[in-house]
Amino acid sequence: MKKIFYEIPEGFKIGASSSAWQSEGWKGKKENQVSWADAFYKSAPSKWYEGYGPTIATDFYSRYKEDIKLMNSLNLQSYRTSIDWSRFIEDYDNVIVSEDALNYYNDMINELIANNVQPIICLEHWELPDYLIQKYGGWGSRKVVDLYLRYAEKAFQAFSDRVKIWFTFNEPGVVPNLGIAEAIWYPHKVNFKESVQWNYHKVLATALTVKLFKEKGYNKDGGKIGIIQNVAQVYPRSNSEEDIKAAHMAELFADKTYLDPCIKGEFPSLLFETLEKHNCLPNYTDEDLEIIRNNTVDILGVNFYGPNRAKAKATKWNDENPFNPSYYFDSWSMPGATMNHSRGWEIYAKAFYDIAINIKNNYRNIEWMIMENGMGVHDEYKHKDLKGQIQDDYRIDYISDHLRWLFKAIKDENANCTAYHMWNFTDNVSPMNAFRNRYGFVEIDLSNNRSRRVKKSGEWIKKVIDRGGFEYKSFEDELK
Ligand code: BGP
Repeated sequence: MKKIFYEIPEGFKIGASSSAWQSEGWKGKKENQVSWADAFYKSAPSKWYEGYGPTIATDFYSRYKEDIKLMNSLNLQSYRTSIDWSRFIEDYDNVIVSEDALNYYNDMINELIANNVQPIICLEHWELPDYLIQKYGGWGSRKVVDLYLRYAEKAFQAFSDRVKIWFTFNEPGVVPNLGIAEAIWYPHKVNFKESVQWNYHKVLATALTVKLFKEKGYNKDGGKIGIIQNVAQVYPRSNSEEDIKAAHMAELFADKTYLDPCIKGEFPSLLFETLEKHNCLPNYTDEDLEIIRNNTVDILGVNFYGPNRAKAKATKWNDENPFNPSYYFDSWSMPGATMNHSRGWEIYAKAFYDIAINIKNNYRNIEWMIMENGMGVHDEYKHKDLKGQIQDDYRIDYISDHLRWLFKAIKDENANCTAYHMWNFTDNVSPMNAFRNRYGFVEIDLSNNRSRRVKKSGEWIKKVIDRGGFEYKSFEDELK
């Protein structure tokens, strides 16, 4: 097989991503400081794989200095994490900042900078204080939008002198969809209309935060603000009109709900027409729509693990079921697809190229960054060599394949993608899967006091950044 050298485009950065709740642990939090994720875990710890959850997570709160040194030793150029809203604020109604949390985040950010790792901060990676869910109904309430805005301003005041890239939300639709519409996640509701209100308020909160960020001058010295979307990248099963329409509807609910208003300033009219037809329109005002129109984001974060595929519905929707977007499409698994069996997700690296084309053609070629991509592997310890290091060649292959498609899009299509962040720096907990699937460049050994050990992929990425590229099979070879 012919291998060629793929050069990292000029100015393109490589880093890693995590979130506060999936790494920090509860140390330093007061009893009332409970996030959505914490409340989810507390509601049923036994449903989380082997009982692990956010309680200790990776213990990043105590070990960030060690971890950040390691990031530096692997040459990583940026690290995206979140501020845990439920930790940073200690009185949610009066928006009072916790001194302890302020000191912790200050130190952590300073440590990143001292180690040449650029801090990138997301304001909400599902760390909405549970108090605000109990008292106001979470993102269903306009009051929570106001409280979020005040929290965001406190965060900008504290850190924007050093943090230049901000995101309002990570994967904003996931908790509304899984927690409010489908009862799979906390708070286990089945109310699609309410989930629409959650999504709508997160779009509005993004626009209001962009407005505040600019009006108060937090964008000076190159400050940028955006949103991170788990881009669904939906492919139709076939070219038939029905399959294409099904894929289009899946994309409408998954991606366009956020990408259109946040980047283009407008909800798609088809979305509002469809929601109206099903009696699920959110409460909104013309004034809100004006704010959304005038305050679009500077930058888009893209999380992507694998594509979605859709086909026309095989059976008619039963109207006795509560409405859900799958009224319009069925999911489809493509026979012969390459799969990550641990996660049940398809691996399809060319999707990076297709995402780039979509952003270029439909979203004004806005600056974007890959904020999450990676491969979660179950029982990864089985891949250890005799010296005990995880030989994750599959992960090296996964990253190489994705990066070469991305680099091709940057080179051939002028894609405006400026960075790649691997999920995650270390292994970490995720909702219910806990530590089941391992994602990091660095192993967390749960049997040995959560000790850290760099995997083969960690050593590989260090060399990639050092040499300015990597070797991988050529496209030509594949087309033969
Ligand atoms: C994304 C989330 C991350 C992370 C990742 C991997 O949706 O933004 O928080 O958890 O998915 O998913 P999982 O850990 O469930 O395999």
